[in-house]
Amino acid sequence: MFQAFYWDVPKWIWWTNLSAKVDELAQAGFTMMWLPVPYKGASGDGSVGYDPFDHYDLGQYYQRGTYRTRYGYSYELTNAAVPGQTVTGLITKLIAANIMPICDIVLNHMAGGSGGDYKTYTYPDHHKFEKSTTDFHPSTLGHNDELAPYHHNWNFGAPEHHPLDVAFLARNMRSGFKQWGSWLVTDVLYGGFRFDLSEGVEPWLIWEWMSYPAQRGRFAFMEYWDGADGKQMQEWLNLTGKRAAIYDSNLRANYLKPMCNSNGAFDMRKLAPTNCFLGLEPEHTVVFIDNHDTWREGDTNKLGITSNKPLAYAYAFHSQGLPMVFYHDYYEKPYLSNSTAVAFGEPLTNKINRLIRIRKVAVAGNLEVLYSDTNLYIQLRLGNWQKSASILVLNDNSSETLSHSVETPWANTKIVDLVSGTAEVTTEANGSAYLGALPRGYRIYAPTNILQQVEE
Ligand SMILES: [Ca+2]
Ligand SMILES: [Ca+2]
Repeated sequence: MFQAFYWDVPKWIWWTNLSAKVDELAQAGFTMMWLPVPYKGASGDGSVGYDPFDHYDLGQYYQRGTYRTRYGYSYELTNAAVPGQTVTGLITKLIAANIMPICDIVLNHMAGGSGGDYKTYTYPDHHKFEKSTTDFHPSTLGHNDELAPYHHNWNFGAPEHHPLDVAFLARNMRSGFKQWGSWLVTDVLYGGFRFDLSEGVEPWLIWEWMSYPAQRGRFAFMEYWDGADGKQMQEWLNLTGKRAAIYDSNLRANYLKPMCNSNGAFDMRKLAPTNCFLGLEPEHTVVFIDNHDTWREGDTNKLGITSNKPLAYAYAFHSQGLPMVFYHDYYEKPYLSNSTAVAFGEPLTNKINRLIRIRKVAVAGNLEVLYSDTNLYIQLRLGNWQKSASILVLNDNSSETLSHSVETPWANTKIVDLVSGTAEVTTEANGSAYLGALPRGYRIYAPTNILQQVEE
């Protein structure tokens, strides 16, 4: 999956920028694209999108001082919103290229309402899904309005532009959101969804929303920040009826980030996917390295991973979860300086493209940790009827090439690092081989004939 934006992308050109990249992203092998929030926000054409004002305004109505959103006009995104439109919109291009367009769904709150309590939303141009005071908290409909989970005090009593918490038991909201989701699928042609701030939404609402006919059975994933061991995320997954995956914030914060940033000091034994959501629910895990919330230019509180991201990407692409690639890592400078949060470094395009190729031919099936110590981590993916087995080697040592003997599934076989196309090793009759990687480096081993498939 490709996360097709970062915080504060350049204004008004983003849909056209992405449209120009669809073919090369499809060629690279991406099959899903998480797009930024497409509907009109309270802060108009500067809004990143997390202050939703009108769910049906994709940049075709003059509201909040603008037709277009931060990302462009509706006709640049979708052919559906403007009847008779002849420009090929981004979503049409994505579908033609077999990339699933994923809509960012903000349910928890809205902003920009009018009236004394800022809770009145009227849309003179279309009148769809208008809202009033009873659609927000505090509500008389019998739900706890003040306490987490689902509600956050910082959402209350806020003035214009500050988000106000949605009351999902209000009939207008409960049915209105589901019908809107249906419109996103059947008219705008989105194929999947990402739920913003899911911990602020009643889990039954997500379950119900994903069970509505147009949304049912589609791919979705949730934002859910859990710094502990993944069990809270697993509980959330179950509460939402397993209708949506979760991106693993714990794995990233406690394992991948310290591995990349600590220049060897990280204990690589921790990478065994046991104490995180990925280990508990691999089929419902999205593995991410950085995103718009962890990485922001000019914000020293959001420096993201500041060195050696390819180590984390190698782990993600060899994992049982779904790897996600961050736009800035792929197309621009992946790192932020510690003191000023200025971006630097070369784009990781080629490194990531190689990992995508490797995953497509040689990463599948069950996972087994073959060896680990404080600096070296070696895991096997067993493959399936379609894909070869492969072995990932991660070396955390900052100066030494490290290797160790492991039991491979191959006897008397020449195997090679699919990443570099070199470092050939011949396994013993019992399958054992010494496998290693360069300092702060990664290799992915498979039989030499698999290399040809990677390079096809
Ligand atoms: Ca809420
Ligand atoms: Ca180490």
